Amino acid sequence: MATALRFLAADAVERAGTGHPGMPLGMADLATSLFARHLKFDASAPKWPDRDRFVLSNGHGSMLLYGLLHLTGYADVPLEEVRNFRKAGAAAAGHPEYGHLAGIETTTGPLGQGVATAVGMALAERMLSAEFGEDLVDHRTWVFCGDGCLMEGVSQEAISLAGHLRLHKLTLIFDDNSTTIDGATAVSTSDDQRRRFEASGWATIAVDGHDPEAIDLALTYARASDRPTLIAARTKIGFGAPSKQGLSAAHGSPLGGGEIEAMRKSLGWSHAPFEIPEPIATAWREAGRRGSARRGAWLKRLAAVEPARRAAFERRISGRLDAAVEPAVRDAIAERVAKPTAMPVRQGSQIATGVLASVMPELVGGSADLTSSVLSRPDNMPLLTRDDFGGRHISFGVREHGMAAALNGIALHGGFVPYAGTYLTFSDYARPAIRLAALMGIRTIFLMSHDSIGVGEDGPTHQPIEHLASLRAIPGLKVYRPADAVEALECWYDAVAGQCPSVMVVARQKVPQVRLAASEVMLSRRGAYLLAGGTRRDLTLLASGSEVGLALETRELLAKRGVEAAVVSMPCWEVFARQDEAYRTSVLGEAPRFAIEAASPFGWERYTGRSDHIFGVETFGFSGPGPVVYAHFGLTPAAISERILRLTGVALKAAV
Ligand SMILES: Cc1ncc(C[n+]2csc(CCOP(=O)(O)OP(=O)(O)O)c2C)c(N)n1
Repeated sequence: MATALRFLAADAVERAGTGHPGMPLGMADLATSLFARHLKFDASAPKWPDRDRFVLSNGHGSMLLYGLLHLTGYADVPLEEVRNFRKAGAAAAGHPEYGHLAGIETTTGPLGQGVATAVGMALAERMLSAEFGEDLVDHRTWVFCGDGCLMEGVSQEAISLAGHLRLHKLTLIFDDNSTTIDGATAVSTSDDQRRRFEASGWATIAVDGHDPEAIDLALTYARASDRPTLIAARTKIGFGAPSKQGLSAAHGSPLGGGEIEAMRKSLGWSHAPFEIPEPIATAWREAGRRGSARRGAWLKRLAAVEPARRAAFERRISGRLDAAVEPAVRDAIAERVAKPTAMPVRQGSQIATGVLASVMPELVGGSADLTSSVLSRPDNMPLLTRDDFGGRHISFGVREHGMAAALNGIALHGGFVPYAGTYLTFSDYARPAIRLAALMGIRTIFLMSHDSIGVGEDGPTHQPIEHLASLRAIPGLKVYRPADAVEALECWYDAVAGQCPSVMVVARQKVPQVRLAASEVMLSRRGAYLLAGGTRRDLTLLASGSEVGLALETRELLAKRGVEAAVVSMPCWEVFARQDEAYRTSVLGEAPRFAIEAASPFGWERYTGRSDHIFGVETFGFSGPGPVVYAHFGLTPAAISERILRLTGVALKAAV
């Protein structure tokens, strides 16, 4: 069976003329033992909620996964799919992409990311099990990874967190082949991987990765472990390719026709490319059906669950929001509008998560050791600990990257809507996972506070400048920057009601409430809206977040000089871009536009049309009281209105 898998991978890479044969050849024995004997899955029901999760963190070995899915009988992976490997538009893409094939649990390719995402999946299993019981939720998470994944820093954050939480149903199978692209790993690392994992509280075992019986024992050992387990499997990259095995030459290019023929001889495989002899094909399909009886029993148990509880479980798995969520948010908005209060936007965000948590048991929060700064935890969200997975706020520790990847894993697992926070400036530490969330189109919410030079005394290390622009540049990511508690409620609702990832950017400092009137629609859900303006519009001020209040004050000063300025609040560019043209035009207006945002001006030209119409911050900030830093950069109503009057003097005089 393993040899069939090897040839499927090697021949597909050969046919594509591109790809990575070394890892599939090296890990075929491990994959075969796992899929044929240990992994709980049913190929006919790839989304069965209680299946084991399998993550191929060393995603360059994608052909191994496609081969496994094909051989075990996943309906969406016929042989044709394998033959199309790496062709334009093929589901069997260069690296495994979530959403392409039902058996791909997460997108992998950026090394280390799969390991950290899997920690989130294993954690989600524990949380969902704590809530609904082992009868419904009792599965494992298995990860394949290579030297590359373990060299990446994010793996350390993930390993450390998993060890701390004692995620005992998590098993990492390490392709210990001492080879990367540059050659032997000895050129760049001397780590003792087992001792490294043991230091973080993992169980470890070493095994010959080409000995099926030994592998079987190791997998059995992992299943009985009371801690997460590392299986360090000694393998040869490119196993079976006579002149390339054990060498980095096998890593990332087709073996070549001659080498594959020699491999056919050395492994005793006489079949043509893509031809799987019947007994072996049958054995693989049987492996794919192995879990069907367990799934049947699970379905029976589910059917026996009391109806309300069953409906709750099914809703959670479906990802639908309960009907009570929207009214709860609307009530909270009405309450804020009735009692306008100046407060930090982060506090408005905390109000929003509290309201959501009261009607969304699926909402899980967390922070990277900044709970009381980011205000990530509302009162009604109990802490999760390794002794109580019923908690709903996760202490991720100072591990932003691991946290962001784990959030993705929680979202991918299903049953939860996860968010967690840090400072916006440290979104850089989480960026690779944010990008993957966007690529996958999953509902992960990254909460980022301390969102500008308004941070003040902590200085330029903590004052984000380019972050908003760079996050807005990520396709498929909604970047919200609410101006007050009302907008925070609307933006949070939009984030949980959507199906794509979001970054919720909130100011640390106190701001006035800008939304004082009740409104039928949640205005922030249109991305931008006219907040203030009369029938005459000499110019339009566009602003987001804490600068919306600044824009309103500027409007007043301009009015004293006879200039009528409209103020448009723009909490989310991405949402605004999706509105119909008539709406967008009506909001933006025909008058000259000016943008105010305490951040890099990069990108605002698309709305202002001119770079000198943007009031932003072009350099790093500096340490000092927030208002002083704002004033230094000309971000005061007086400075802004004066500059606007100077810039538009002629045109405005004519208008006046
Ligand atoms: C974050 C990241 N950096 C670099 C790469 C490029 N890359 C792909 S595979 C690889 C070497 C990985 O070595 P290993 O995990 O040992 O894989 P093996 O050679 O054993 O298949 C590198 C550097 C990547 N995919 N992701």
